[in-house]
Amino acid sequence: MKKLKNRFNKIKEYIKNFNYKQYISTNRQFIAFVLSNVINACLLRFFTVHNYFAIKPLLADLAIVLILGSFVYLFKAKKQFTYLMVISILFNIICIVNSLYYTYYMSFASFSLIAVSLTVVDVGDAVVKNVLQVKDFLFLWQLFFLGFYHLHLKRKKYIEYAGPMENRKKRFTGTLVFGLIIYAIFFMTVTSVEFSRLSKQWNREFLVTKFGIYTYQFNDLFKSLDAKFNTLFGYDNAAKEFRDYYSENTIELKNNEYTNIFEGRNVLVIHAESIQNAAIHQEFNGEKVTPNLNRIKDEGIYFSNFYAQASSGTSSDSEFTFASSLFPVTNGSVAVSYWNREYETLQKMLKEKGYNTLSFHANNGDFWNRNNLHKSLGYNTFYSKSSYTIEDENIIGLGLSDKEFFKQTVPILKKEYDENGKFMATLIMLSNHTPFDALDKYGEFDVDIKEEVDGQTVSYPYMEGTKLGNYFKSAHYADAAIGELFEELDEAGLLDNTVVVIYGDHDAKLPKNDYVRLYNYDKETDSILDKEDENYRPVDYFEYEINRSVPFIIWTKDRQFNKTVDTAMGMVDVMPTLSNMLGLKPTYALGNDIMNLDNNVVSFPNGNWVTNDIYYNSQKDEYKVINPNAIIDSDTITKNNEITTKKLQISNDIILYDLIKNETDRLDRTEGES
Ligand code: GP9
Ligand code: MN
Repeated sequence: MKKLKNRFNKIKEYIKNFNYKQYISTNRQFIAFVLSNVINACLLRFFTVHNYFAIKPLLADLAIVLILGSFVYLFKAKKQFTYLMVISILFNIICIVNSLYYTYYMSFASFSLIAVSLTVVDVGDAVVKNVLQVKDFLFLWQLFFLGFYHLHLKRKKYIEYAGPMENRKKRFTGTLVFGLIIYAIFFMTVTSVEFSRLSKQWNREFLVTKFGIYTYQFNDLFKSLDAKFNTLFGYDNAAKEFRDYYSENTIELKNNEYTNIFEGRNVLVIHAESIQNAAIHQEFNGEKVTPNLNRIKDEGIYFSNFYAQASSGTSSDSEFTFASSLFPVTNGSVAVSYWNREYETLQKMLKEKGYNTLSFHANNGDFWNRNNLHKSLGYNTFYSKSSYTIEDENIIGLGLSDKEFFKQTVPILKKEYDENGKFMATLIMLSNHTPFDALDKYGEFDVDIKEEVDGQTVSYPYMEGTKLGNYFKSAHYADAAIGELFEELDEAGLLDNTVVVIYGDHDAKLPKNDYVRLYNYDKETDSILDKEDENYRPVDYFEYEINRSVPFIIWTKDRQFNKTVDTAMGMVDVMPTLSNMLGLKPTYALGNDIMNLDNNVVSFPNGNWVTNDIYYNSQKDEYKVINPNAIIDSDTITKNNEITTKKLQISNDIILYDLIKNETDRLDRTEGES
């Protein structure tokens, strides 16, 4: 502690006695380098995300320029200009490429997308005409400026700070530390959401807005290299494991009463953002939170014990797992880093059967790299933000409201159906997205407790003002949108020959304490029951995790299934289950046709798993019994742990090493040779 204090005092002393005038007069070239590159970074934000003078990205840009620039002091005076020029050229390339890229893609360049970006070169003429603009080259002023300034200083016989190596090292350290301190100050202002988005890289516009262009680009470089390094070694071993696994575990394609029941029908998938079963089961003052979903689930097949199995790729992980029956990748997300692999997907299998495959999402098509991911999953066409009319009054949270999204989607779908025949279409909802604070847009839904006392209505606040309460209001809105969608589809005649599939894409990450309030509210005292109270219901780790379950529903207009399937099920089981119903035969699905099973192991990307009987926490090696009649022995735990580890590993290897493609190619080659 004392040491730290001494050091702090020393720094304070140093700053106090620092001779700024002398510093400026001996570092003119360096200062010009720093300022001009920071101005370029602001210019780029001005041309793209328009937040050119925000303090946070400015600090981050400044820190990066200082840190990279500091190394100039390790060079002798003659070489210093060359170094500053090289770094400036690098920064210029970053700015110019991103400026061009933004005009074309409305997003920022990524090393992981270099191959796709280069396809722009094929349409060279169009690029010259439509993409290249004078503004993209304005950044070059910086290089001319630095060059001329250098000549000017040279003419004046000005010598940039050089001196003996010992002194230069000191200046290098001083500048580097200064850069790092600025970066540290910047990072202190970064919120947890911003941090998480930096690591996931799914919304690149957001990253440049908050972190500046240089931090974005270097972070992107490291992430892209990480994905490349991951696959440099270990191919042979992974391929062997893959072959062994599939020779022993061919997916069981048993016929059952659901086999082929939907063959040839349209498939309409609703990706219901953050809808949890908790919303489906909840009501306030006799009003259901999700009356439409409740009706749809009662008429269709409701899988009541269903989990999304998403990881850090959230929405995109669910889209991927739904399509491929593989698990999310352990590191990063398939959407951002491993979209360019060959996967066996529901969409591709349906396409082979003559389906027109379509996806719809009224948000930026670049989010979660869907522009590329959706092609890779096998969609013919992706209708994104640019296909929709977005008026300010129709915006909720991240973008176009679900009601308006559906309203505009149905005519497009109808046209596609009339022109191209049967379809498989996925509609990705958006409004019910955290932070659930667009309360003025959701419409009336009270989450208080109302009671009639002596002919008067008395209200107790209950969940009003809590995040969970707001979530219920938002979910109520999303449910109403689904209700309207069904009406619009029906009017357009699109329900008659269609099977509708609805899934909640992941849980809403709601605070545990809000559930405690939901279960333990005492209206008399307007507070939470005491933990000692006999009616107190605790919410432990397991209960919270089990509560993250989401709905999965299969519905058709003509058939009243009125069926609930209680078997534990995960998103990986969707593709094999639907495949059987649609007459498809997948080979690499890691999930099961749930209609063939009474019990099932639902593995999570973090190694946890759940069955009908227990939920297992792999980090703590602890479990909670769900079914009191079940016999749980250590063999069950060991066996289910093995299943989980194996499936996660095979899935990860398929993704990393592109095993479906590479091993099928290899088989084709061997067959060709024999
Ligand atoms: C982004 C939207 C939300 O377009 O799908 O994604 P999420 O944050 O849920 O992963
Ligand atoms: Mn989502």
